[in-house]
Formats: sequence, C-alpha cells, structure tokens
Amino acid sequence: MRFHIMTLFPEMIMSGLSESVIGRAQRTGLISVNAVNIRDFSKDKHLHVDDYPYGGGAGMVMQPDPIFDCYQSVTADMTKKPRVIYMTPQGRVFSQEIAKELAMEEELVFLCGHYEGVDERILDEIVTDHLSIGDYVLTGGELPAMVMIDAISRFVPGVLNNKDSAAGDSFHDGLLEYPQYTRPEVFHGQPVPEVLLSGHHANIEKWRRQQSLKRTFERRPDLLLQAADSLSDEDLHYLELLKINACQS
Ligand code: 4GM
Repeated sequence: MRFHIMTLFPEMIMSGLSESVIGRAQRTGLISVNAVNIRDFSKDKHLHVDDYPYGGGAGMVMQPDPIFDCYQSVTADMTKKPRVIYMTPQGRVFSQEIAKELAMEEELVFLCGHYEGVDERILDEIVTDHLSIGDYVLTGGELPAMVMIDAISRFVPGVLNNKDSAAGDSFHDGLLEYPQYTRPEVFHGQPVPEVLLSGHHANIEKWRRQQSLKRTFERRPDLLLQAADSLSDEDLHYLELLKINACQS
C-alpha cells in the first residue's frame, strides 16, 4: 500500500509514522509513506501558498494551483485515478469499516488542509472522499491523516504480526476487548481475577466473553445494537442478567 500525503508539514507526517508498528511496516516495504510539501509547488517568489478570501473575512485560504501541481506530480506515474481523501470536520465519520475498505486500495492520496480553509475548486476537482476523525476541530489535517493511515495499515496483510492481530483489536465481533492482566499477581492490593490463574481454558474464554459483553453494555451500549447479529443465545442471556442488575442498582 502506498500512501501519498500532500501537506505543508511533511516532516510531521514522516516522523509521526516512523515509529513502532507503522515504522516497521515501512522498513519491511509493506507500506510506503510519501509526504510531499505543497509549498514546493508554489510559483510565488516568496513561496506563498495562501491568499486572502474573496468576499472578505478572517484568515487565509490555501490556493488551488500549488495543490493541483502537487497532485499532478504525486499521481504522474499512476495508471488509474486514486482515491483522494480530504480530512475535514464536515466529512463522513471515519471508522474501522472505512479503514478496512480503504486498505484494499493500492494507492491513497491525502490532502491536508490548513489555515482557515482550502479553495473549494480544487476540492471539487480532485477530492473523492471527505472524511472526519470526529466532531472536533484541529489546526490542520495532518493528525487526522496520520490517524487514518495507522488504522488502514493495520489491515494490510503482514503489518500486524499474529500476536498483535489476535490481541489489541477492540472491535472483535463488534464488542469491546476484555481486560488484560500480567505480573505481579497482586498490585496495590488488587489481585488478578482468579479464573485467569486456573488454567481452565473453557472457563477463561467464557469469562472473557462476559467481560466483553459487560464492558460494551456499560461503556458503549450503542455498539451492542450493531453487534446484534454476532451474539449467541448465551450472550443474550448474559446481557439480560446485566440489564436486570442495572435496573436494581
Ligand atoms: C476545517 C476544514 C479534520 C478544518 C478543513 C481537519 C479536524 C478534522 C481543517 C480542514 C481539521 C477532523 C483542518 N480538524 N475532525 N482541521 O477530522 O482541513
């Protein structure tokens, strides 16, 4: 998977994605990250890439020409038009499902906006997907792009080793992950749940499933509706007990 990021802060992208699992995925060639500086495509003698908004108002607007030339350069050797993602609070909210879908692409281009906006004409011309990482405003699209690249890369085969992929997936079956414990056996007076020390694998699996259901019920009840298809009769029975307990307390 090749990621191309059009940005005014390429070092932020390259350094943010150089560590840990995503850094390793780059070094082993499973993914590549190509952050391109839009400013390199300014034709202005002062390398300006923004200007005052027509109609007046506060702030500056990123001009379409440097972004278009950057896009032409990034896509020059591509055989088909790639999906071009623009990170904006006005977009569809990014999710695990969207990450999985985008992981099927060979190339992805991200356009990071800054200042008070980007000229609408370049968005109309090149952007295929308007996406948001949540209902809040940041100073630029770089952090959202890094968030999406991380989430997408996890679905590229080989990026997670078996240990990473079995664990750490908080959306297994659409439920939240069960709690984990390691040594010491007692920490600040709190023991590890006894069942985990029992060696009884069936009981451990059952306890973990119940913990996942309990957590999801307490913390993200909205997810239970979406997960309804993957719930067994035993799951539903346990949820009934949780519901009854919740009414009594
Ligand atoms: C507004 C319009 C994305 C702000 C375009 C970008 C938050 C998100 C920006 C922009 C952003 C988000 C830059 N802030 N919620 N800031 O995904 O590029």
